[in-house]
Amino acid sequence: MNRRDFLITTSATALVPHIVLASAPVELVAQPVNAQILPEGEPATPMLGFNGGTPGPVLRARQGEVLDIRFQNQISEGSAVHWHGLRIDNAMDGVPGMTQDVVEAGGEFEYSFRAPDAGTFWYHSHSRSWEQVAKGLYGPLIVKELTLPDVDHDLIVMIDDWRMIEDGTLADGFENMHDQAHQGRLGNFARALVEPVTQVRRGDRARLRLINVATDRIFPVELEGVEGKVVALDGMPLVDPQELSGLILAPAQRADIIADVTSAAPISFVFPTRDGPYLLGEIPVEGANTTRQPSEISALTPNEIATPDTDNAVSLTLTMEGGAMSRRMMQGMMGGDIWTFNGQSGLTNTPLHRFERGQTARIHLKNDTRFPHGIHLHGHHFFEVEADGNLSAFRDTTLVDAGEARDILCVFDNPGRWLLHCHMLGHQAAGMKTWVEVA
Ligand SMILES: [Cu+2]
Repeated sequence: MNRRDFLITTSATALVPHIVLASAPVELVAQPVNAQILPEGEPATPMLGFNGGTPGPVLRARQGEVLDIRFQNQISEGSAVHWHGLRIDNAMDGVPGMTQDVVEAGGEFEYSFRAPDAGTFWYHSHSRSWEQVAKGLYGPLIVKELTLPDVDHDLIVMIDDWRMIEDGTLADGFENMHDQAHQGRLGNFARALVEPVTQVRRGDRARLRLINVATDRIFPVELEGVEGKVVALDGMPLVDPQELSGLILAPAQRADIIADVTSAAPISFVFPTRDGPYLLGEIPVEGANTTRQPSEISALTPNEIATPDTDNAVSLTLTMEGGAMSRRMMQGMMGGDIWTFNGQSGLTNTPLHRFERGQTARIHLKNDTRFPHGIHLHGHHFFEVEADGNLSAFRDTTLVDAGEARDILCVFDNPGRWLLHCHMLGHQAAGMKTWVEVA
């Protein structure tokens, strides 16, 4: 990426959140909105959003609570809402053609589900997602632990990029085949959207909930002005909190950070690029907290996780092929079907595999392409298996670099039909998807 591609660098602009109380029926209305993506003074951008804005309202629940959400589609085409990372009933998963009918323009759909896990999640359109998410149909979904960690601030930081034209509109061409065959639709302007905050002081301890909501861009993120640990990935607490350095968020991935404000300078979210650091956003720091005692950053309360049966695990391989510079492209076998899993582009009538409920599978994700892919499984989390066989993070989306491979271990204990796809949404659009069934 060339730094010149970015129109303007800017500090974080507070977005206006619409706080919705949990346990009450929530109206979530998809509709055209105007959003101030470019800095104040620049033109607003016609986009799509929920309840008047993009990102949509922060949905909050306590762990175990039921969310009742009446989705109303007031955009000019079909849509549906996927609750990313929530291990909920299949019928509520929000995938048109698989778990529900598309919600036509003017229609509505009642979502109702219990939030089983505490953590940082998000919701987004799963209908023509490469376009509807790029246009702004997403928002945060936060499930609070029953025992909250001791922090002075709990902040959502959504990281996105947009492909902007100078007049403030989004560039067209959401199905551009060149983009789809490469890294997807990368923006020329990126920003960290931070909730409005009460005054952050030096010496405060903050929980930062980072969510990469970009359709296709992988964000390495460096934080300045704080010292702390990553305590959760994709909503799931880490047994051993990790160092902050080297944090990388693929599209749809989340990281919860607990960190102490160590400087009077703003907390900065920096995207290191080949051409130097790019400032995504800042949180101002004012004053000092002189009463907080230094303490270790400890692990969050774990969510309930089924123990994988490694001895009897089913072994599967998912080979990613296609894209620019692949044999498939050179042979001209494209149409819109640029990417494949195991030689198959797009969904078939039969699933990749049918699991008995509770069965453990070890899936070898093999990336035989020139591009990284972020593979997302619906309805479940899975362990990333390290090279030495140890299980590491328990995630819903895993990044597999070009030419690399990774095993994941998953207990398929949630019945239904579940998508397994690349969350680079341009790749998904061009065929990089399959599904599994749990009986
Ligand atoms: Cu991909």
